[in-house]
Amino acid sequence: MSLIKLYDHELSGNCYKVRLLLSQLPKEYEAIKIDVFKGQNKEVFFKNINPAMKIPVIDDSGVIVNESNAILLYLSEKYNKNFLLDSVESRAKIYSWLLFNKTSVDPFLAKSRAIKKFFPEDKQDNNELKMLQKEGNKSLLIIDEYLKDNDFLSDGYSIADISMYPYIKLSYEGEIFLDKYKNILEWIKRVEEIKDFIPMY
Ligand SMILES: N[C@@H](CCC(=O)N[C@@H](CS)C(=O)NCC(=O)O)C(=O)O
Repeated sequence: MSLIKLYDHELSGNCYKVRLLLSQLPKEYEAIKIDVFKGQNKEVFFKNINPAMKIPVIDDSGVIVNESNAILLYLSEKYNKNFLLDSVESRAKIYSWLLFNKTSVDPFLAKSRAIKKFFPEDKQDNNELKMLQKEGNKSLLIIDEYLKDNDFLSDGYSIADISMYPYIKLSYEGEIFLDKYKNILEWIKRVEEIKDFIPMY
C-alpha cells in the first residue's frame, strides 16, 4: 500500500482540516505542495486530478477525493470511525454541521480572510468584505448559542469540529473577532487539547 498523497498548501485552512485529521487518525501521508499563488492548481497535470482546480485533494492508492469535508468523511469512514461517532443520531449532527460549514461558515470567514490577507489593498472590495463579515457573524452566533450547552458540535469530538476549526480560529485575519463568542473561545481550547492536535501555524 502506498502512502496517501495530499495535494496541499500550508496556508490553506481547507488543507489544514485534512492534515489535522491525518495526524489524529493517525495516518502517515505524503504532502505535495500545490502553489495556488503561482497558479499550479490550473496546470494540466492538476486539472486532471481535480477538474475544479482546487486543493485539498487526496490520492489514496488511486482513490481520488476532493472537497475538504468529503475527504474528512472518506478518511474517517475508511481508517478510524471514532471521528464519525457511533450512533446514527450523532452522525446526523455531524452531517448537518459539515453542510452548515460549507454553506454558511467557510464562504464568509475564508473569503474575508482571503481578502484581508492575500488580496492587494487596491483589490479589496470593502462592501463585499462588510457583507461577508456580517454573514459570518450571523453564523458564529448560531454556533456560539449551540456550544452553550454542548462541548463539541456533535456528541463528542468529530470531523464536524475539525471542519469548523480552522477558519473560525483564523477569523481575526479577516477582521472578524471572537471576543463576544465566549462559548466558541472555550470550544477552541477544547479542540486544541485533543490528542495529536497540530496547530495551523
Ligand atoms: N469547497 C472546497 C474549497 C477548496 C478551496 O477553495 N481551496 C482553495 C485553497 S483553500 C484553492 O484551491 N484555491 C485556488 C483557486 O481557487 O484558484 C473544499 O472545501 O475543499
